[in-house]
Amino acid sequence: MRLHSFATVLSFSSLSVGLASAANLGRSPVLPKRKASILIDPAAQPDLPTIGEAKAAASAVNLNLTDVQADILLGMKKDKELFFFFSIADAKVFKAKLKTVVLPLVTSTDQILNRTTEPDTMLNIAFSQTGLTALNITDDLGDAPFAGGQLKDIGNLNDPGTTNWVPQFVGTSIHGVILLASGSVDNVNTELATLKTKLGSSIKEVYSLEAAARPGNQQGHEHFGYLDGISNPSVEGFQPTPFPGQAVVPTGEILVGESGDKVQRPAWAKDGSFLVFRQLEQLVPEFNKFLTDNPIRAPGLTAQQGSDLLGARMIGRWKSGAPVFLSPLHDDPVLGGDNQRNNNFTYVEPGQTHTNLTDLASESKCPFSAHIRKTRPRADLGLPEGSSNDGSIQGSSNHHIVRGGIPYGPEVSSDEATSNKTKTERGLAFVAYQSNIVNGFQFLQRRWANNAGFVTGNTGFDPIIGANKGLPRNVSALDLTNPSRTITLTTDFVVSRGGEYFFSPSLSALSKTFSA
Ligand code: N7H
Repeated sequence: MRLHSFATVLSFSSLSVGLASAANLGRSPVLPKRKASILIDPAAQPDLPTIGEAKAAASAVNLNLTDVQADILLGMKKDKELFFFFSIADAKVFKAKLKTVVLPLVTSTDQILNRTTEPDTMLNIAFSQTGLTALNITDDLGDAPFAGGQLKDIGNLNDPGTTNWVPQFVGTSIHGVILLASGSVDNVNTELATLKTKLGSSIKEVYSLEAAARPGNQQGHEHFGYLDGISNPSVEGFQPTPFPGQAVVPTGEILVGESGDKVQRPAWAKDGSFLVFRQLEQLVPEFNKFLTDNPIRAPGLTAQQGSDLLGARMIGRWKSGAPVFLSPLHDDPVLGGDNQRNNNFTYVEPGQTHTNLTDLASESKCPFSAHIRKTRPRADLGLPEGSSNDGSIQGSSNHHIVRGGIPYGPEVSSDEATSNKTKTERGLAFVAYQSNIVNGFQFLQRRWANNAGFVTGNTGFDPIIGANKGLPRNVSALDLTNPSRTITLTTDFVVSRGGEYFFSPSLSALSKTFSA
């Protein structure tokens, strides 16, 4: 698979000249919004904290961000990224090289937040259960899906078997993944080449996937065209002030061994996180055809507007990122681009604390089945999230993940657009971090997205990621002119190509437990 050509990134040296002259003039330098960074930073996504803010937040909960791998709390801000899946061929040599070759390159959270310490290429590393075993690390990490591997979890995820899986994900031979991210593919490839030479025959490449933020004004948007990475939780110890509407989660919901993680684990696992990787193919021409063929025929809307409305109600947001709950009939790009407003809603009107799940009117602005409502039901479980859950609804508020994925594959070609058929694979390299896979990714996929009875009665499947083992999926209330109408989807627009569960250890664990 080939990647697009990239814009040249402003070099740090040219930026520092600018800062120096501002300082000489006696003015405080105005820092651009991470212009020189290897990361993307769409205005609509929540900003990363500054290093100062993050350090203050971390010290308040006694967290050492120097010890946490960078990708865990970063979100969907990578520009070019390569996922390099490997097996360990010689554990003894690998352990030695991990310390001398890999560890010095591993990027920490504080490093990525500071433009003066940000590397040209960010590197993170994580291991599967079979990887731990290969390294003779026998402690039980206390997470059943991780211990069994993703293949064994396939029944819980409702994938239709492994027919669509990338063959290398079928089995348990992947011992680890190296994540390389930068502003240029050349940087990524150079870093990988150096690493491969130095690691020599201690590892074997099993599979790799190149990914990149989409070009031009689609930067930050996933392949269906919708802005992504808006609603990640605000993690205590990282972000001092949440953006309006962000879920605030205890550090231990994402980082193992921190406050909020209730599972007994080995001491060395502290400040690591479970990384769920899924290669999710997106059938974009087929999705677009479905929207064209099924416009919502609301009064005053053209067919095109009706199709756009259907897509927006399937996701819960318009392409700009504007939530349908706040802008129910038309996209509102100004709202979508405003990170102070675009996540500030609960699915109930101000003053109400719980959605009336038996009233069809509760879905007039946004269906219960919409992707973002399924995966974060907000007031549907009571406000603050889940706290007034009476037990009649599965789940409570401890089901948050930090999504760190990135699109892969080329733009839709004109041939694909006119034939309404995917000819080259594209999709989302889905990455989620959490301290507990059963409560995190697996819960969202299995108990919510795939569960036609969640959030209530005949809500139906999440039309984007809900899986029914390849069988048709019913979805309710997409049509706001007739909310009791059920639409049956006969195509899965998102196809699982499989993946693996990993553990991304702290830097000190990499140094002490994983190295020799
Ligand atoms: Fe989703 N999409 O384009 O439709 N997702 N997602 N996701 N997703 C979100 O709010 C998408 C997937 C979540 O806090 C947005 O940041 C696609 C999986 C969660 O309100 C968009 C794929 C899982 C949220 C997409 C995919 C989730 C979320 C809106 C696969 C978990 C935040 C942007 C190809 C099992 C909900 C935003 C909240 C948002 C899309 C996968 C979960 C546009 C295409 C597998 C928790």
